[in-house]
Amino acid sequence: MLRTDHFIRFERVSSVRETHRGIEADVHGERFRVEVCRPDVVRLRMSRGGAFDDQPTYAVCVDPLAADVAWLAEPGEQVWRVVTDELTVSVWLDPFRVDVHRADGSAVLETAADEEGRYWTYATLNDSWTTRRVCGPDDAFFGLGEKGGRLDRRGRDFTMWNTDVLNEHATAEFRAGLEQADPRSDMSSTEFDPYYVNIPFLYHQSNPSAAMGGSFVDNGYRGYYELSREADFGIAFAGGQWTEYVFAGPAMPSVLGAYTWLTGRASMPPLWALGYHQCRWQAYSQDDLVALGDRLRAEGFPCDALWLDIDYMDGYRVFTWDEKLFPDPSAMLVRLRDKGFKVVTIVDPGVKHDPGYEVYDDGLARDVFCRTEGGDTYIGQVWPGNTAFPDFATPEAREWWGTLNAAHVESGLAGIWNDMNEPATGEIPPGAMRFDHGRESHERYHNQYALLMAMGTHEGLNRARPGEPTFILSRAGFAGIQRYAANWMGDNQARWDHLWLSVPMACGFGLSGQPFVGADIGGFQGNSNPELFARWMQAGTLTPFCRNHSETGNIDQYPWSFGPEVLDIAREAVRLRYRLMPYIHAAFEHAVATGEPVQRPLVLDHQDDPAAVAADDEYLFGRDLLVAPVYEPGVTSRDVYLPRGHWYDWHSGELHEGGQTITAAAPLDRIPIFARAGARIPLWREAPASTADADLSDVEWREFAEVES
Ligand code: MIG
Repeated sequence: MLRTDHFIRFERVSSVRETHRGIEADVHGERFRVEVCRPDVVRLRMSRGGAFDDQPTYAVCVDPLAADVAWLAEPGEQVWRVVTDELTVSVWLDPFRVDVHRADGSAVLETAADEEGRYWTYATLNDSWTTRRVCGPDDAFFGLGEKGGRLDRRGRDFTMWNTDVLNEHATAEFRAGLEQADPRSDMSSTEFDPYYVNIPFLYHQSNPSAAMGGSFVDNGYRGYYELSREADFGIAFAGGQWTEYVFAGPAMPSVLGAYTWLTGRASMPPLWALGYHQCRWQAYSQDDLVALGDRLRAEGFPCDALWLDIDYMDGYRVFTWDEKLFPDPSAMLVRLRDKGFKVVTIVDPGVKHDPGYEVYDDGLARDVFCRTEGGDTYIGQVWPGNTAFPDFATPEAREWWGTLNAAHVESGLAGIWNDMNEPATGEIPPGAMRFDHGRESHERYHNQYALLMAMGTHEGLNRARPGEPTFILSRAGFAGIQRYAANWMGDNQARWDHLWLSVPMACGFGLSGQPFVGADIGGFQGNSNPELFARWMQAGTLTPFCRNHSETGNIDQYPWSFGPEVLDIAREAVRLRYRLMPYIHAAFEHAVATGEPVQRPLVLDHQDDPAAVAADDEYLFGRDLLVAPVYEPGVTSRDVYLPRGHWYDWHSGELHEGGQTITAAAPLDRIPIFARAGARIPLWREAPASTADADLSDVEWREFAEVES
């Protein structure tokens, strides 16, 4: 964590005035503002050098002060207040202290003091800053994006710095910058931190009241959330300003709704993207890929998309094809299209440093690569060796990249897969990579790199195919990534604990505004095994993004690679997903409309039920199906907590009362699933080979009768 011992605390307000949107206080030569965005959303911000950073990141996509909101300022000798229908912000003058309460008096945010009674409202040193808030012994925390470990973040500290978790250089360099060693520094821990995507959006649940408040700090610099402390918690950033949005809640969905109002919601993905995806890091030829498609069809295995990893390129040069392996990509794509397959290719940001290679030459000529402080083109290390990096902080670079992507998909590709966009720079540290023609620091843009890359790609694909939904899969990301891309959870391992890890991780992602997520089914690194693969297929087919992927050099991990019994189990699992497609589609429509996740942790609908709040080995898929995967080898049953209401066993039809833990049968060919009493689930009558010719409106309904309680 960031050491804050020498930080200079702001302890006295010298004057306060009303503004057109709230109040402004003079404090230690800086200006502190409280601004009303909505009745349930206020913004707190502190100037630096007297000036406000009006666009700290690209996360916020609305004008937060555009709406007409009723509010009033209450001046006072000791404290000034800003009051809306839902929130009251109190600013004490001496000592300087900020609290936010709901209209009923309950706390959303209370500044913490140390033993001497000195408040940690705001303290700063050399561009770093921190603040500390009060929390109770039973309080819980959620959010922060893609994080390992349990869904409730309480009891741990987190760093916000997009990291390629398998790159020892990235993690070693990162660790070296820390003043305290972190035990979670290797992937053998399910609490490894940080991952590829970091989202500074935190829910704070006050207990026993169970009320949920939220905070989004609009800052892309390296950040720290210190949630391991007893009576308070800390938020710190290594640079940038304190720009924070505070959300009233107290219902978790309303916090999420407000956060996604601010940072945007996913748009509706193309239907095929909701199907099963077959991927593998493997040097396929075009004939191999067609043969793979044929095999899937011959096995009666539904599938919508085949993926090409880095080996399809000519020497890892982006936007090229290896002509030996792919003499005629367009013809291959037509053959696959006729069988109902889409194709997605990987596109990394690193452009090979290779004078004579068109993309490199063009990027140099247009001055769209990142530069160092001295003006050199920044060079990092990725698959092609030395590479330049597009300066996505500039609109010219985003447009250039979008146009390259548009031309790349012209041949008939359906989507783009963005990897290494943390950005990962191999053995060469990223710090010298600066933005906006060398003018802006790496630290300001590092966490935003993938967001800006996806923005450029999305806009390019939109220009190429106006009106068609785009599909981009991204590894890294920041607040707002949901507007442009889905996320997969990167390089997981073929281990049982990583199967579990994928559940709270996906749920935490969903609570952080990103509904379109999935883990590599079967596990990416290391060899999978028959039982693990079967269990992972059963669970992975009931997650938003459903892709089997594994590393080069592993044993095969195709549906048929583990023998006929596992193939049957995997086929049943994928067929269930395809039968559920109208339901899954509706769950995405709900996500698009509300910002709520498709893979829903129980806490979202049951924040006042402590057993549901704690449950992170099961989840709701859509709003009506409860899924309880099996995470252990050799077991044939598991405990499942059923929240309030009544639940039908999907397989047997047996009715259970909620509010209790039951033991569910889980022989190898069955994943426990329960349907909410009162649900009507639309299904396709049969699982099609792909979504290509299927009709979303031609459904049958499975009804689960409401039970009077
Ligand atoms: O350094 O493109 O997470 O999905 O197969 C490894 C090769 C680079 C990392 C991605 C993984 C992908 C692999 N990539």
